[in-house]
Amino acid sequence: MSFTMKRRSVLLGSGALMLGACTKVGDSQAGKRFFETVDDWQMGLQRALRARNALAPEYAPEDISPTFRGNGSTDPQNDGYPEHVANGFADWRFTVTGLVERPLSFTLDQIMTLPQRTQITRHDCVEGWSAIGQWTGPQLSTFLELARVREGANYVVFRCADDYTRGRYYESIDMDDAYHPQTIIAHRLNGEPLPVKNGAPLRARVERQLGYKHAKYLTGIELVASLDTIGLGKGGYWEDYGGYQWYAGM
Ligand SMILES: Nc1nc2c(c(=O)[nH]1)N[C@H]1C(S)=C(S)[C@@H](COP(=O)(O)O)O[C@H]1N2
Ligand SMILES: [Mo]
Repeated sequence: MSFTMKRRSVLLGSGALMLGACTKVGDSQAGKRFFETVDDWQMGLQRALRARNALAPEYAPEDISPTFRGNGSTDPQNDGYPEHVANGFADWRFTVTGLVERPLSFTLDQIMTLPQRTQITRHDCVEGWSAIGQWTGPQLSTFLELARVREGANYVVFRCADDYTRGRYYESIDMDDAYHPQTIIAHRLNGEPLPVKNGAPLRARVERQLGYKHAKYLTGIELVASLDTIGLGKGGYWEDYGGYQWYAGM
């Protein structure tokens, strides 16, 4: 396991101990509330331990992994995605909708004209692998400023093009992570256009959180007040179907 994963276990230590003492707790409603409380508590603790705008570690070019594996969806076959691959994503659109004053729709060319950020970071998947890659794209905050976020927006929902095994993939983050300088809409990996297996043509990088938060095959973002009515209401595909925590901070 990676350094970060170990650190995460240390942070979770006292929660894990309590778990050992009452193994059945997960089955009951009270158990569910208990886990949600641990989730909130962990989020509060991690945010207290580091400044609101603390950056995830960035690495040197020589640290870049020779291959960046693909995980989850790696070659979507639904809803015209293969046709987009075939024509080089010329008709791809990235939309900004929901609680904004100006809903927007971008072509990839327009996205290239926005200010860009490049960062070399480490991706940690809960399945127990990590990879270091260099990502380039506009900061998510640039889109939020252009669309002018309305009062009452509490989350950014990432909308994806791929149907995974149980349904459409999606993810969400709060406004703290949405405005974080390292949260970008990446279109390049290691200086090349994003490969299909890694989410072409656009994927989110949310560098202070685990791999499943980094939504691939982005068709847009939606600003919402609440996550309750999206998917099964837990804020993401793996939160809905896999019991993963919504806040996956490291
Ligand atoms: N749209 C979409 N985004 C996704 C997934 C997916 O299946 N579909 N898998 C997630 C998981 S679990 C991980 S670890 C990373 C994998 O990114 P990679 O394929 O570039 O390694 O993407 C995340 N984002
Ligand atoms: Mo993952």
